[in-house]
Amino acid sequence: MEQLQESQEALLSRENQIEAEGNGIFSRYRYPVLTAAHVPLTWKYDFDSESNPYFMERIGVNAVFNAGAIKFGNKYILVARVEGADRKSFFAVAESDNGIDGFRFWDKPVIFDSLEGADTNVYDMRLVQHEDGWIYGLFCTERRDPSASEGDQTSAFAQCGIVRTKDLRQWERLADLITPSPQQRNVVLHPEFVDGKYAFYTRPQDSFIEAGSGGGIGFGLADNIENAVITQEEILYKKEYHTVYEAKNGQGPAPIKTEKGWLHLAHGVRNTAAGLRYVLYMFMTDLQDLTKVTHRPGGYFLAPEGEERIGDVSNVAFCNGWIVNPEGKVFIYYASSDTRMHVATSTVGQLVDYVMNTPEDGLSSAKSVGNILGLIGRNKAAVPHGNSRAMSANI
Ligand code: M1P
Repeated sequence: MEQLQESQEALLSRENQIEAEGNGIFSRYRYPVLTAAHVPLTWKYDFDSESNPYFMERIGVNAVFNAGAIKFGNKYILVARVEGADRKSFFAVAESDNGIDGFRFWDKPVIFDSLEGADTNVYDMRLVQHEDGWIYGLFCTERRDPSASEGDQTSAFAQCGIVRTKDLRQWERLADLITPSPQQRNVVLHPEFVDGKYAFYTRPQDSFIEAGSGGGIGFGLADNIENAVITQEEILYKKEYHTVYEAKNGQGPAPIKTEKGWLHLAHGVRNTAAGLRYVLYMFMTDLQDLTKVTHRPGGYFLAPEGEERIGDVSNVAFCNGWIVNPEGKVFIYYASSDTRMHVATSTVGQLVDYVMNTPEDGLSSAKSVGNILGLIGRNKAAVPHGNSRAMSANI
């Protein structure tokens, strides 16, 4: 027991290191911020030598990923998806003083009421401090498809569950969101009222895996949150052929409000010979009209790299939590391959610049080459600060 505690303490107190090489848009860090090995030993071991004479692990934890995030007081909080060896996911709060290392789980997982017949599995919570004063957690609640035949034990049915809290310890379960779509995943609450209503980013889908005719990231309004019903869902960011989000996409965390517009982080999925590939991309919407996309930088913002590419569901980057601190530093908490949590840091200024000045996807190879030629042309004309002679010589 002491050996286990010692080696876990070494992991929990390990300092993270910023990676020197980057693209100038964000920085990665050397170590994941949360893994299955961060889970408290008391959740896994029976420390009683009489009931556990071989000192064996009793309850296995498979992975820790897809965490919602929020700054609460002076703590950086993640509400992670913890997946047991039995495949069931649940939520658990971990906190850190600086947002890049030292994350420690609280003593117990999050507890809230189940709804009748729902919740075989729950996952991917998006946390939002809403202007109504509550912190909301929207998550996916999954159960067996009630219309599946007896022989089909794999078809699932997904909807959006809603909980709220003031202190991250007591959670009140509200009714599941009702929308016109057969299934929902990746639903996110907007932090502000829109015309006095609660505003939601949705991801309508025909079936559990396929977004199908769902079209893309949707948007809808509900009169109240206790029994939230969206009657009209419009697509604000659609899937598109030969992009990084051609198969499906989904809103990440709630958007960040900036002077230029709402900054969005989303995931895009495409199919490959090696299976689905999930990457993160960004866009911006209008401050007044939330359904108007004003900027669409082409391509991915962050894709799984190196060891991030390997895990239970390989080739996946997924993000449902980010935090902006008072200095404008942005902490992007992303999971790799449905296995572990990482952080990348940037600033609001850099992300706004990225979103506004990265060329759009022109939707053809020729347009992509055109973007590069435009950049080369502008670089020829540019007088670089401080190093003009060296630069002109290179050109
Ligand atoms: O396995 C990758 C991701 O697949 C789902 O996301 P989406 O609904 O966009 O396909 C989710 O199950 C998510 O948790 C998972 O990380």
